[in-house]
Amino acid sequence: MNTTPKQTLILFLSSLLLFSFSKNWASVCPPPDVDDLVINEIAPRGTLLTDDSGKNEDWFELYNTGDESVTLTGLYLSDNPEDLQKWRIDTEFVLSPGGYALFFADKDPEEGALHTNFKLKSSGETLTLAANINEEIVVLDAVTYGEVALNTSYGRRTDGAADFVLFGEPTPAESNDNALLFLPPPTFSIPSGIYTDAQTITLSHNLPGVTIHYRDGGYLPDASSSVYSQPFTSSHNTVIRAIAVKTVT
Ligand SMILES: [Ca+2]
Ligand SMILES: [Ca+2]
Repeated sequence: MNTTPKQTLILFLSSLLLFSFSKNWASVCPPPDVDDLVINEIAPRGTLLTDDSGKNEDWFELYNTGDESVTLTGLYLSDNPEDLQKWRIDTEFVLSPGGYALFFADKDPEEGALHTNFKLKSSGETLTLAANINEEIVVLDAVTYGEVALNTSYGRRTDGAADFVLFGEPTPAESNDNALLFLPPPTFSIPSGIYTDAQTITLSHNLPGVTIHYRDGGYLPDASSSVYSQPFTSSHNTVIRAIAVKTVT
């Protein structure tokens, strides 16, 4: 009589990596109106947001920190500090006080006036906002970022603030305030490997107050994925991925 073959269970566990970031500022006495503009959030690896063509394109967000409207028309954006005039905002665009302007960095300028002629490197680079003031190209804001994970963004911790964080829940054309942070990955209780029996998996994080989200099947989790609340058992071959998020306080 044949015995039932021993079932082999293979578990692959993975999590997201956090990379170091730096920032760079440049500002040379621009007029007070455009000086109120900042690059508020950058998504250089695409997010769940799609453009009119249905693609998950890179994007960035400008924010008017002032209490007066600012005309964006004629300003320049670039991902090359050696070519500050790489792309010009040609459309009529007035940004209200406290308003957000969203641009797709998809190298699809034929798709409309809000689509730049460059993409953003997911491995990191510098995005600049510049203006022609009295025939001099003046940098209004410059943000240098490092590698960013899929469906995360890099931005000011609160709108217009000087400190930057990674967001686990990007907020295109909406406030960064209270957005979920992207944190170092959770720890799995067992390593990836081949197991002969079902395995109970515990997820943990060394920071207090975080929420762990996970998905199996190899899919990248986000803030809408299952919330980890207690150890769970996996009895099939799968790839489990987890992230930790925390609300800005
Ligand atoms: Ca596009
Ligand atoms: Ca935002």
